[in-house]
Amino acid sequence: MLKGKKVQTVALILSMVVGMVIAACLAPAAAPASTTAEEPAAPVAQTDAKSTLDIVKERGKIICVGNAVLPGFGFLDEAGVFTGFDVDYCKALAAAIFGDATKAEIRATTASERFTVLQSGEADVLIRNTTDTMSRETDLGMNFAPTTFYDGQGIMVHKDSSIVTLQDLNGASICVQTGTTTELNLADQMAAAGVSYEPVVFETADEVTTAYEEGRCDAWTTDKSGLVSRQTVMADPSAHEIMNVTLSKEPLGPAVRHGDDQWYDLVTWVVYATFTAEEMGITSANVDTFMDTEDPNIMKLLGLEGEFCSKVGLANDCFVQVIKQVGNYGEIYNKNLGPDTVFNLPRGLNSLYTEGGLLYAPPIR
Ligand SMILES: N[C@@H](CCC(=O)N[C@@H](CS)C(=O)NCC(=O)O)C(=O)O
Repeated sequence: MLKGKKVQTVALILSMVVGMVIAACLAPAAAPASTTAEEPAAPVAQTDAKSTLDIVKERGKIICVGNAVLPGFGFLDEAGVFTGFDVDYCKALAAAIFGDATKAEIRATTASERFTVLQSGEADVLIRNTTDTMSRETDLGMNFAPTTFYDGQGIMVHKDSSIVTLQDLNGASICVQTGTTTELNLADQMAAAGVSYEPVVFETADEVTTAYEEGRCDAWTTDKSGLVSRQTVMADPSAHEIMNVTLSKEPLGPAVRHGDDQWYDLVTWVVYATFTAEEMGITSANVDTFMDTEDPNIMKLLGLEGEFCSKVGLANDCFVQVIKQVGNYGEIYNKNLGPDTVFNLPRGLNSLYTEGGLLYAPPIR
């Protein structure tokens, strides 16, 4: 009897221990602490049962996080109109989704606000001179679509200074914007070069450039595209020069929230369609002349063979609308940044792979 009780007690203790072990194994792991200095908030999971595409279609327009103060990329003019390379990619998505490039709204943010606005669902996609990095994909819960602009970080100095090399910046004050890769790269590269400097940090691009122009900093650092862009709106652009150094890789492109693969595919393939159209010589002006083509690759791009746009929930001529209403990559680039603009940025790495650049779209098949 006593023996039987002992066995029962041991069995009870054992089952409690096993239960505790199972409970411990099933308990969710604590969220890992973030490792980057720039992110504002934890990513918000897509809890709404509706897909991003459904939400956008119901709303009747796409909302893109954008920039209002970066001429050539994202700029709000006095008439209240947004223009620029990134703005055109937002319009390209509207053209693909609605067959109407005007159904695009830009929600302008500073560098540090941009991720929260995407994460919170206030916008559908982030297209704002934003660098694809590992921690932005992992910690911030974003997926980057293909890079639309390969850039690198540069430094601007006053022309009348004698600063030429990184070493010349020893003891210098350097203006930099918070919430950017710029701030982090600067610290890394200067430490690696053994150059000490004083960072002067601001929240907005206007504050940074004003401080630099007023001589409160010896230098100003950001993406080279940003330097070229903002130089055009400086009081005396000719009083400044961009140093011949590149501190980092800055692949800029659109980003979407984790958790909606169809939306990610849609954004990705609209970008690829602009590369492919340029590769095939198809422009906004001549796209209609290809409607009787017998080239199977062109037929797929233009929705004349296969069901490709419909795989991402769109009308099968979605890429035709992008090309017709916004243009191929080369057209978008030239219109905003090319030789006929004040920026006159050489294509460089942003050329097609067939021209020695990095733009290479996988096949539509
Ligand atoms: N590509 C970098 C830098 C992007 C960035 O925000 N650049 C600044 C400097 S030009 C900018 O656009 N500022 C505009 C603003 O915040 O008002 C990143 O993704 O962190």
